[in-house]
Amino acid sequence: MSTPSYSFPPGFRWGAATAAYQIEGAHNLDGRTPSVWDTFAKTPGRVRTGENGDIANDHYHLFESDVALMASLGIKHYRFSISWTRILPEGTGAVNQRGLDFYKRLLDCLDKYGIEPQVTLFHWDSPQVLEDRYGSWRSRQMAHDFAAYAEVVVKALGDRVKRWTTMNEVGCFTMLGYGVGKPPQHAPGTVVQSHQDIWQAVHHAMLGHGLGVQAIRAHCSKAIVSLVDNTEVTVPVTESPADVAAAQKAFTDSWINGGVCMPALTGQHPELFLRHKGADAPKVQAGDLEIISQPLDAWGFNNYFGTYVRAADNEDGYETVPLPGGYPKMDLPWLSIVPDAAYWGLRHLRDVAGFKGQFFISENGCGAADEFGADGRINDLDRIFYLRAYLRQFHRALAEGIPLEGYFVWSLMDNFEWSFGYAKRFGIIWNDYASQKRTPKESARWYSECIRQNRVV
Ligand code: GBH
Repeated sequence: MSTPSYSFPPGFRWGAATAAYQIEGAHNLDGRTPSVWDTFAKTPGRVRTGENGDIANDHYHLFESDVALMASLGIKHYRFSISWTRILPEGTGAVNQRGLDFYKRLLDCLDKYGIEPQVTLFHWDSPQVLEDRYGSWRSRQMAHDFAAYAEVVVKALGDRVKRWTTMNEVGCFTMLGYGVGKPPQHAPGTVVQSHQDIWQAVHHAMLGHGLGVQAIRAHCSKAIVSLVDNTEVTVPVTESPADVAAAQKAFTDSWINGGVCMPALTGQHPELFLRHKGADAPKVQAGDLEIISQPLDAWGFNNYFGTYVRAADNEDGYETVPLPGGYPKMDLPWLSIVPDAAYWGLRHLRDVAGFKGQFFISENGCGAADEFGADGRINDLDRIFYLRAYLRQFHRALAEGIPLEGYFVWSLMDNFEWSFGYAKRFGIIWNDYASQKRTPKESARWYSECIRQNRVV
């Protein structure tokens, strides 16, 4: 009998992902102090629904049943993040043992169920106290304070955790956290003078990543270290050599790639990026790019959508092609369905950015207009359609020899979707926020079967 279609290799890591502020709640318990997201969400007009993460999914108290539910679906890998202000309530300095203890309990519970952790040190919830003290990522000091925080966590949990990620999506908490002229849509939500200020914040975050990598390696010798990035994916409209070349060029020119994955993986800002940014480009000190680009074991690729590109007879040699009005979308304004981005993202990261290590998909998923059907079930066939299409493209990359070793669906359960509040649901498990009752959706049943058969079903 031939191998069934879309089979993954033995040991492929099937997982689910979450982030601290989006699920934990317990915002002021056991010594935790506000993060920039606590402050931002409580500032009127910032989150569309006026909601915040004070309680969220109350995962801080319900983690045992959440882990048991995850295990019952066959999920073997769990990506979650650590809340900086649980560990260091003052942002720096004194360590809060009760904060570390929560993550020890969670890790022991995962271990009991045979689920391997993939830990992100920073998923956007930086200490408010550091925003007040020096403007958080606008200051170079933040990079050093992040590394000191990383050291504390890795020293305490390094015996329980092997797979470490420094940060989630540098482009988001910087480019969306600071705005020129008008308030931006993510925390800290600060208005700054110029785009240079924002690119400088990106650079400080990248430096923090590099210093964080060093801190992890210094205190966890077996560590598999990664950066998680929502790399912008340029998808060639056709696979003609000219369109592929255009997509490759556009990949390095994208604002986020030029500032994040290219310096991290090549040790340089692309020439085209520097030319286009001009005076707004970050100011880089001697030695910074070496720190930022030190070798990584793994690269976490977050993928939701992509940008279509084709060859053009202009100075840049490419043009982006806007989506027509009727282009298929999921339940968020930004979430167009571009499954080919899953494949092309990995291709570009290998061929253009030159990454030679292991890839894992650190997030892929979608918000859907879920509802309970007359049968009492959540028949999220649109989410299954979306996930299946993307997974087939990830499989294509693997079939063409790209070392993809794992996949984390975003998200394990519905949660606080940042500036959209709880209105948008990304989970394969439904959460009822009034009762905190979790109900697996039809997509969870489907995902569980993928894991069981180790292929896209
Ligand atoms: C990820 O970001 C995050 O890591 C995760 O925490 C989040 O829950 C998940 O995706 C789903 O959103 O409002 O139209 O201007 C993905 C990157 C950044 C894409 C914010 C959408 C808002 C665009 N996202 N962006 S818009």
